Formats: sequence, structure tokens, C-alpha cells
Amino acid sequence: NANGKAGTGVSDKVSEKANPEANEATEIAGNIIYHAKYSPHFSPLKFGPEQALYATAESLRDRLIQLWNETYLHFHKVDPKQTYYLSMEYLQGRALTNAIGNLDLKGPYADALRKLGYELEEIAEQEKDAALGNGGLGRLASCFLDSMATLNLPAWGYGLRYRHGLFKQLITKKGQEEVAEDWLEKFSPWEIVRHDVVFPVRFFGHVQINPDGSRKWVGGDVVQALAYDVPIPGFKTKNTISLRLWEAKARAEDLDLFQFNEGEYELAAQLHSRAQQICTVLYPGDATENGKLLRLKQQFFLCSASLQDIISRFNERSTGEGSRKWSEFPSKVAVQMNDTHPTLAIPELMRLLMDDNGLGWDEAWDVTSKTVAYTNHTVLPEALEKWSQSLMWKLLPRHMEIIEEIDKRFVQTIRSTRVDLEDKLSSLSILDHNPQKPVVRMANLCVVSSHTVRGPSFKGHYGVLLQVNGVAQLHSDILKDELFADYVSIWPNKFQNKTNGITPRRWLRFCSPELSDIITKWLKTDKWITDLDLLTGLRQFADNEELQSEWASAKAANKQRLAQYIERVTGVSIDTNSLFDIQVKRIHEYKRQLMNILGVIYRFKKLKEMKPEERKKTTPRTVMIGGKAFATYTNAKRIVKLVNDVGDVVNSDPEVNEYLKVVFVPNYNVTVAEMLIPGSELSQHISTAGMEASGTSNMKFALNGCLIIGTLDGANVEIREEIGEENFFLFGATADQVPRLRKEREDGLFKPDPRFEEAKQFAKSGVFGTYDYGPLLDSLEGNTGYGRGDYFLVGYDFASYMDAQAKVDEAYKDRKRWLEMSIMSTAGSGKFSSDRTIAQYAKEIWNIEACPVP
Ligand code: B1H
Repeated sequence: NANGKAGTGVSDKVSEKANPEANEATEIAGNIIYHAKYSPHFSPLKFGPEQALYATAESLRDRLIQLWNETYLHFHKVDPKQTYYLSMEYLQGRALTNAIGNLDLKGPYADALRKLGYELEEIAEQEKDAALGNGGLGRLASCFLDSMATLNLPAWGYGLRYRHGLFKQLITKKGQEEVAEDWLEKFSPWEIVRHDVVFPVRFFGHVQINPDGSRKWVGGDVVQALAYDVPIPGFKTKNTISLRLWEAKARAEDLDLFQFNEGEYELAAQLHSRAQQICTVLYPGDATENGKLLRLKQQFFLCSASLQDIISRFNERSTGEGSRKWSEFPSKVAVQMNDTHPTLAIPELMRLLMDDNGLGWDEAWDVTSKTVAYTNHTVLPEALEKWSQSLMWKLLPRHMEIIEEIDKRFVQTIRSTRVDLEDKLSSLSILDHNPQKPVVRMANLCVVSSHTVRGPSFKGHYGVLLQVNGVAQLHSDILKDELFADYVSIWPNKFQNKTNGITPRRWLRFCSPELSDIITKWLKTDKWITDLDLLTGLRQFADNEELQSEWASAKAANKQRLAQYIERVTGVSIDTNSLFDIQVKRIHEYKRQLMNILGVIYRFKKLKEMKPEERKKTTPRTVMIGGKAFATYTNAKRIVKLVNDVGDVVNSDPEVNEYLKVVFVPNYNVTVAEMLIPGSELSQHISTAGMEASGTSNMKFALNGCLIIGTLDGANVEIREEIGEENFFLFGATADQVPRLRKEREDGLFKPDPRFEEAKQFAKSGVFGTYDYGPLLDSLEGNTGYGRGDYFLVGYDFASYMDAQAKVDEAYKDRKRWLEMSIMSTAGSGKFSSDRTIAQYAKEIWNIEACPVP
């Protein structure tokens, strides 16, 4: 028993190493003990769960390093074209279960830990959740790394080593409160500091013009970028790639010893503290000028360090005939920019090629534009990055010269070739010279700089085909038809779609082993884990009673586990026979958590009005809502507060709480998702059509046999196509109707459904406490003087939403039919494997091929 042994020291365990049973588990146990004893983090006198976690992780790390060295040696030898994924965010979550699963060592590790008095699950629970990202975009990057490793692709992830990841969300009487997160409090056992990989990164300074006319960026602050490598194992393959995270450090000589000895400690260490700020937090608030400057520094830091590293690797592999030709660069390097956050990679690559390596403009431009590609993740105007030109001139003077030149050349070309676009130029250009606020439009810079190469002559060499992509079919269509429509008329072939995906390892195999085993049993193979389309094989058994009953018991076990978790973190006990209805994602008005909770409020009111025998005929539900609100997003925080207040009232109402419970799940993150998703039965993906670029949790839920209630938005469209419309609860306006409806709503021409009015009135009536929900609810009004026009069309969609919810209640009563739909959801989810997504990027954007370690 773990608790009984927790006080025993490591030395007591070493004797167990002498166990003659020389199997793998014994060897692993020996390794764990070795690390507990010789890794100097903890006293060897104690072997508690935390020590066990670190020692277990370190024993795995030994294996990972071995594989990782073999992988890069192999890449070095073969010298294939490689992909570099640049992202400001990675939502890695925990790594232990994933590493053990990918290395196929679950049995031996579980046995080894049992020998040491622990259950594997209990040890895995000790690990912190690495949250170096905000939401879907960061988690996508992490799923992509898993798939790149699994597909044996020669690829790297590059990011920043934030000291503090996404804040921890506390729920108090005031609503959401943010607390600094501390994933590095002790240390991370998964990272390897690379003292041999260090690059200087400059900020500020000025441009020097040399006698020969060439230019050089000098002066300012120089900060060192130090690499930390996180090994990323593929599933059942030797290939183990790297997530390289940069940390900012000052140089020793930057400490002013004279000042220090004068007692001016802060002044003496100015550069040190400025350097340290860069990687202190994920996404510093950018409401202030200082915040904006820091965010821009972070972005440039990632781009500059990564490109210097990429270039030095390119040069390292020079051929026998001396150094390599720069024109070969695009046939060895693909740089993928995860949204516009790493856009500075474009002028930085230009600068490195021209100023440090002597290339001329045309040559440098040819290389750069054939190397970079850009993924757009949003059409929301407030998320399209624009940087103030004066801030950019200050921080990055040489890059602004380059951006001006790119813009100038682009404008000239359009002027001379496309007179028809003359009046569009002010919106097509990269620099927006609006005198009020001159800015650089990063998305425009990306689109102009990523090249289009077509035709057979380019095949094989650069293989660069179409280099700007959206993340779901509908989103990519909107990019082409609206946001980038004028660019499409210039470069019709530049834009394409790559529908997002999720890794089936973390999001099914490891988070729901029960369901996975059933799938393997019925498909008579576990190949689905790397070939997810095989799940369609379940369709033929969807109405098979034996499968259904096994399916139901796996789901029931997952619901049970989830219920225990909810009780532990919220104190609310929930009925495992009720329908588990979940909406978890960042809190945002366009995602319409407010519509969800208004629906709940309406349901509560109706239940209150019913006679007891009527209530008995309803479908009991547990509605769970979770997600973080950006710290300064007032309406999002009000929504969090409302959900919590509604929960307090509903859950303590003795007449109703048998039929309805409402839970706000605190601190939603990757680890919590791994608990919630397997236990879900219905999940809500109800954004205003046209606003959610893709969504990826919708894919995770569907894969786990959860039914979706949703709009025709983002990847919902494709999910519904794959799993069949009869298995999807659809409602709401379509994207093409939205502009007209918005106009009507603003003009007060639309007459809302009485249920909507009733729900709002009830919410305002004070039943849910004294907090003033007026300002939040008034945002749902048309232009009535105080309303803001209901931009997200909650009022319009509410009626069809409630109708769809009524259908859900009916459907849940027919257990057999529900189970069939659940199985059909899983069976139709094959397309949404990130293996498929990454294989398409590899073939259609990067032109790279698998490079498996023999
Ligand atoms: C997505 C972001 C995003 N789109 C700005 N855009 C950020 C924008 O820190 N910032 O400034 C951070 C993130 N995130 C999401 O990407 C989309 O909303 C989802 O629909 C999509 O599934 C996901 C992955 O493509």
C-alpha cells in the first residue's frame, strides 16, 4: 500500500532490485530507484508519490534521450528536408501517461511501480499540467507534434519556455480569480537544457550603413536565447523529435559590477531583469504600451532564435564540395507559422540572409518566400494582429526597413499589373498609413510573403504548392471569399484548407482505455490507433446489442470517474444516470456559453412550474460548463459568475435538483479535459456560424462517442458530414445568413422567441443572487438604446436551440437508439485524426517525407 510505504526510504527498496525475476518491470523498478537515489532533487530518506513521479519520469527520460539521439543522428545522416513548426503556444498537458503509452510500456511500468508500492495512475496524478498556451491553437500545436513524431517526419517544434503558463482559475464568490501558474516550481523532468545551443537576439539599436552600401543592425540590447529540448516520442516508433523551447538570459558581462559595488543593485542588473521578463509569462496583458512591447519582444525572440538555429543546422550539413548554396535552402527547410504570431520570421530570415550572409534582395526574397507558410486560425477582426509602426521602428529598425521594402515592391507590382485593384491597395498593402494609427498588418505580410509555386517544373524541388491555409473547410472558404478575397484574385492558387485534427493517442487510447479495448476487440485489431479511418468498421455493429452493452458499461465507468472528480473539486454530487451535458472551451461571447446558461435557466423555470409527476417524465441532466476567461474580458467573466450563481441556486433546490444540476468546472485545462471528455454524452459547440474557425474539442468529444448539439460552424460541418446528420443535433442560422440577421437584429426588426424573453427576465429577477446581470444580458438586445445589437445572434438562434435541446431529451429516453448514435459518432471520427492533417501538410505544403529510424 502506497501510503504505508510512503515514509520508507529509497535504500529499503534497493534490495528489491536483487529479485531474481529479471523481467522488464524489475529493470524499470531498478531504474526508478536509481533515480530516486542519485538524482539530487529530494532526500533519499523519503519515497513519497512526488519523489516516485520524478524518479519514474527520469527513468523514462533516459529512454527518450536514447531514442531522440538516434533520431537526430539519423536525420543528420539522411539529410532530408525538415519542417520547423513555429508557435507561440503549446498546450502539452501532462507527459507521463503519454510517454509510457507511446513507448508501449504501460504494463511494465505499472508492474514496476506496484513493486514500489504505487499505482501508475496515482503517480501520474502528481504531474503538473504544462499549459504554455491559451486554448485550441496551442493544443493543436501539441497534437501536431505527436503526429509528426508518430509519422516519422523530420520535424521540430519551436516555442518559448514561459516560466509561468496560463493562469490557474479559482472560483470564488466574486467569480473567476487568476493565480500565477507554476509548472516549473520544482522543475520539469522532461526538458533537457542545451548549454551548447545559444544564440544572441538583439532588440532596439539602429541600422548602420556600411561603405559598400550594405546594412547592419547594431547597438541596443542583446539577450541570449538558450535552448531547452523536450523529447516528443512517436507512438510505437523509435522516432522521437524535439520541442525546442527558448529561454532568455542575459550575459554575465551585462551585469554592471561597478554599479553593483556602489550598491546600485537594481541599476546594475537592469539588462538581466529585462532579459528575464521576456519568458516570464504566457501572453502578457497588452492593454498597456509596456505590455505590447513585451509581447512583440517575445514574438521576435522566438523567430530570431529559431531561424538562427535552423540556418546553423543548414550550414552544418554542408556537402563535400564546400558550403551549401542558399538556393537549396527551400529544399531543406519548411517553416510553418502558427497564425501570425511568428510573422517576424519573414523579415528576420530576410535580414539574416542579406546582412549576415551577403545575399542580394532578390535572392533572399526567393529563398524566404519559398520557405515560409502561414496558417490562419481566425477571422475575428480583434484577433488579426496589427502592430504599431512606431513601436516596430523602435524595437526592430532593420526589420521595418525590410517590411517597407516588401510592401513597396508589392504595391508597385500590383500598380503596374492590376489597375483594377488600385482602389483596393489601401487594404491590400502591408503597411496601413492611417494617420491616426499607422500599423503593420501581419496577416497581409504573411499572405504577400508566402509564395505560390505551381506546375511540374517545381515539383520535387521546392514542392511548394499553396502556402496559406485555413483550419476547416468552411473557415478556408470564408478566408477565400471574404478576408483574403482580393489576394485570391492576384494569386488564385495560394490558398487551401487543412482541416484540423487531434491525436487519437491522448484523446482516446490513453484517456479512455476501457472504450479503446472495446474498439480493438470489435475491430479485431488495434491498428485504428494509427489509422483512424478503420473506425468506420464499427458502423456495421452500431445496433449490435452486445457491443452496445459493452459500450454502455465503458461509458458508465467513465461517467462514474467523472462524477467523483466533480464532487472532489466542486463538492457537488451528480447523478450518474442523468445525461452528462458538457461545454468546455475558452469563455467568449462568440462561443455563446451565455446561450447555454440561458437555456438552463429556462429549463429550471419550467421544472419549477411543473407538478412533481410531470417532472418525473423529464430527462434528468447534469450541465457542466468550464473554461477560462481572459483576465480583462469583462463580459466573459460575468458569464463565469452567472454560471456559478445559477449552479448554486439550482443545485440546492430540493424540488428540481433531482432533474437538473449545473456545475461550473474550475480551471479547465488539458488534464481536466482528459477526465471530462470520456465521460461526456452530449457536448455543445454552439458558436455563431462563421466565427469558430474550426474547434477541436468537438472532434475529441465525437471520437469518444459523445453526441454533439451544434451550429453549422467550423469543423462541426465536416463532423456532421462524417458521422451522419441523423446523429447530430443541428440548429441555428448558417454563416451566409448571419450578416443579414445581424442587420435586422441591430435595427430592432427581429421579434425574439417568447422563451428567450422569459429566460432573460427570470435571470434579471434576482433569483440567482444580487449580482447585477443587467449589463451582460443587455448585450443580447437589439438596438434598443441600451443593447449592443446582439452581435452574436443569441436572440435569433435561441428558438432553434431550445427545439434541438428538446430533441436531445427525447432521444436520450431511447437508450438503444442513443447508444447507436454514440457508436456512430466514434465510427465517423476517423477523418479528425491529426495524423491525417499532418500527412496533408507534409505532402501538400511542406513536401517532406517520412524518415524512420531503422
Ligand atoms: C484560435 C486563436 C488565437 N484562433 C490570438 N485564434 C491569440 C488568437 O494569444 N493570442 O493573441 C491566441 C489564439 N486561437 C483557435 O484555433 C480557433 O478559435 C479555433 O476555432 C481553432 O480550432 C484553433 C486551432 O486551429
